[in-house]
Order: sequence, then structure tokens, then C-alpha cells
Amino acid sequence: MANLKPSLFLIIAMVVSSMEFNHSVATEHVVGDSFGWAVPQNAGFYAMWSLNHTFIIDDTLIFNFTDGFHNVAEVTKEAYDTCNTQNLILIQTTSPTRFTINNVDNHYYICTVGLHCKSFLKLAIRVSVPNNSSAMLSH
Ligand SMILES: *[C@@H]1O[C@H](CO)[C@@H](O)[C@H](O)[C@H]1NC(C)=O
Ligand SMILES: *[C@@H]1O[C@H](CO)[C@@H](O)[C@H](O)[C@H]1NC(C)=O
Ligand SMILES: *[C@@H]1O[C@H](CO)[C@@H](O)[C@H](O)[C@H]1NC(C)=O
Ligand SMILES: *[C@@H]1O[C@H](CO)[C@@H](O)[C@H](O)[C@H]1NC(C)=O
Ligand SMILES: *[C@@H]1O[C@H](CO)[C@@H](O)[C@H](O)[C@H]1NC(C)=O
Ligand SMILES: [Cu+2]
Repeated sequence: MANLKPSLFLIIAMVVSSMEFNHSVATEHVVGDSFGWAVPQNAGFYAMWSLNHTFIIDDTLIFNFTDGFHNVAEVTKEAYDTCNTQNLILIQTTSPTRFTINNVDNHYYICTVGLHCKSFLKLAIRVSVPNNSSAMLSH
């Protein structure tokens, strides 16, 4: 009996917190949805995809592409804007690859193969910050 109370309290606490803070559960976003990560037909495709989604801290981006044809590099805003492939933060060459959003900064990704970045195989992510302390507590 003595051991029951703390564990019961823990279970209740877990249930309550999962109910109350359910809205902030981390989401996995497949970049480009079923199109995946490839040179898009429309210049605005990845900009539109980004606007169509809400990204919060702890969410994961999944890049799905054909190995050898594309890659994913996280880059600075300047490298994203100019498609500079010389100054990469991190590069992944094997699909599918995952990037977890671990800070509230904007994040920028490009493909460094050929002219793919200049052909709009590039993605900018704006991270949403919860408005109030109730949402903040869940982290
Ligand atoms: C919690 O999130 C899941 C998945 O998004 C959803 O199916 C479920 O209805 C949510 N529960 C509550 C209590 O909001
Ligand atoms: C964005 O959302 C609009 C409206 O739901 C949809 O028509 C469009 O295909 C979406 N585009 C992308 C790139 O996700
Ligand atoms: C990645 O793309 C392949 C081929 O289009 C598809 O079969 C697979 O389901 C995709 N994976 C994800 C996580 O979307
Ligand atoms: C924060 O509040 C504004 C205005 O009420 C709302 O438009 C926005 O979607 C909220 N952001 C989040 C992440 O809930
Ligand atoms: C605080 O965040 C919760 C969950 O996102 C939302 O339901 C509520 O309306 C927000 N309150 C204020 C004052 O923004
Ligand atoms: Cu590419």
C-alpha cells in the first residue's frame, strides 16, 4: 500500500499532462508530402509547403529523396538565398533523413547537387513559438 500512492500519483500526473498538453506533441513532417524532396515543377512549391504547415520545437522534418540524385544540407539564410554550397552546417546524403527542430530560429535547407538549389530544391522553415505559459510548460 505504501508504494501504491506515489505510483498512482505518477500515473494520474502523466494522464493529466498528456490530456492537457496533447496539442504540443511533436509532429513528423514529410517534406513535400508525397512529392518528397526533388526538383519541383513550380518555383513556389516548397515555399507553399512550408506555409501550409506549422512547425514547433521538437518537430521532425523527414526528407525523402533518391540517393545519389539529391541530398539535404542545412545552411545559413545567406547560403539559402544565394544557393552557396561551400558553407554547409550539416549535410545528409542518405534517404530518408531526419532533422529535428531543436531551437526557435528559422531553418534553411538546400540540395547541393548541380543546379538543384537554383531550381528551387530549397526549403525555409519558420518555427512557431507558443503564445502562452500553458503551452510553454509542455516542453
Ligand atoms: C491528441 O492528439 C491525437 C493525435 O493528434 C488526437 O488524435 C487526439 O484526439 C488528441 N486528444 C486530445 C484529448 O486532444
Ligand atoms: C498547400 O495547401 C493548399 C490548400 O490546401 C493546397 O491546394 C496546395 O496543394 C498545398 N501546397 C503544398 C505545396 O503543400
Ligand atoms: C518516400 O518515397 C517513396 C517513393 O516515392 C515512397 O514509397 C515512400 O513511402 C516515401 N516515404 C515517406 C516517409 O514518405
Ligand atoms: C498565437 O496567437 C495568435 C493570435 O491570437 C495566433 O494567430 C497564432 O496562431 C498563435 N500561435 C500559436 C503557435 O498558437
Ligand atoms: C494559450 O494556449 C492554449 C493552447 O494553445 C490556447 O488554447 C489558449 O487559447 C491560449 N491562451 C491565450 C490567452 O492565448
Ligand atoms: Cu538535388
